[in-house]
Amino acid sequence: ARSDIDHFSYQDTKYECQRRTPLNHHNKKFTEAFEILEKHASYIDREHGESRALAFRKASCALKSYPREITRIDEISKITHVGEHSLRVITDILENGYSEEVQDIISCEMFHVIELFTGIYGCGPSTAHKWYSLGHRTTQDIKDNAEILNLNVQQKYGVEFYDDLNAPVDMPDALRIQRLVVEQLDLIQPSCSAEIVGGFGRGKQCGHDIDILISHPEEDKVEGLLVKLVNRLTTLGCMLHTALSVGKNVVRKETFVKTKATQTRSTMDNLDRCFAIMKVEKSATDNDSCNSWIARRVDLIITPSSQYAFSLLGWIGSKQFNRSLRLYAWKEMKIHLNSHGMWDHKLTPPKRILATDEEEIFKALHLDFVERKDRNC
Ligand code: DGT
Ligand code: MG
Repeated sequence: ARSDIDHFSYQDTKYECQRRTPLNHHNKKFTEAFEILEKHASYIDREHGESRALAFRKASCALKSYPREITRIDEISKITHVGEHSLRVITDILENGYSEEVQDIISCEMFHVIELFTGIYGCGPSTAHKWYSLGHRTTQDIKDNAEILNLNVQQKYGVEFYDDLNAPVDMPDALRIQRLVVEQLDLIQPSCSAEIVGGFGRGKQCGHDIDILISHPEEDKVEGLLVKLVNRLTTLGCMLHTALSVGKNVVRKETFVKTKATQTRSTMDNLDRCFAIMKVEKSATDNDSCNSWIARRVDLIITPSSQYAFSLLGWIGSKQFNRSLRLYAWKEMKIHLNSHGMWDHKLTPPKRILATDEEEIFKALHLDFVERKDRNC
């Protein structure tokens, strides 16, 4: 089986972090179908949804890595992670040009409403289901029933700025926010770095938000930085909504818990961060509305220099790349990896492994380095 696959120079690996997954690949007609099936599984199938969604995502990741367009089913029938169900979908698309299963999902009202509601900032699939079961079908319904539905603060902003927050963010927007952040950081604490991470860091030209990772060459200089930065941006009138967390605690201004490099098992890290909705000036070409600004989701994350490489790797993503990397590290190397650091659990007590850049992390994990543009799984 492996020799067929090697013939096409596809690396059939157990973990996505062991192969390259470029942004532009050859099998969009299949991966787009898988994305719908993945969403459908996680939205609708409450019992087995998670595992089914993961199966479609892993099949999709395999096709994204495949170095040419798939034209025959036997080419990929032996690829790890392309299971029976996925093969059936690919066969349908190859034979008929479409998958009936996917068509059925697309024509299902409930799917569209859940998709619409989960597009509201602060609304996950279970809230979306609740709203659907109460008979709501549009964002206007949610807005009109904000009181009865007891919307939390995120959801209120989510509905109010629904159109803005669902319009793709482009690179000029990201650069504008980065410039603003750098200007303010220079006034608070000179020599800080502020790097655009997330999808833009992997070469995407647009995304759903702007992720900015902030650090300083001196370890202690980032302490207290987030609150000062957010206060300045608030004073400038750039912040529509902010949710701050320092360490594990969601805080109001000025309450601090020092961020230590912790071996948290949760997928969330304990870095100081601010999930914000910011006002971004519109570019000269956006003259289609009376507002001179547009609301954008921005994540500001602060990391001390000793944790920088790990935070960078974690926040560049993609989510699936990180998942596979962390799983690989633990299962194959007994190394616990997160956005704060890595710890070798083959030793007792576990020993911290330091790294100053991403290359060193891959090296410690005995993995070939995967460039950021190839982490788009
Ligand atoms: P986008 O924004 O739709 O273009 O796509 P991404 O890849 O920028 O996704 P996003 O913004 O949700 O997250 C950026 C990366 O940061 C993602 O690959 C995973 C990571 N990330 C997001 N939230 C958390 C978190 O709470 N903890 C940790 N450790 N990582 C996170
Ligand atoms: Mg992002």
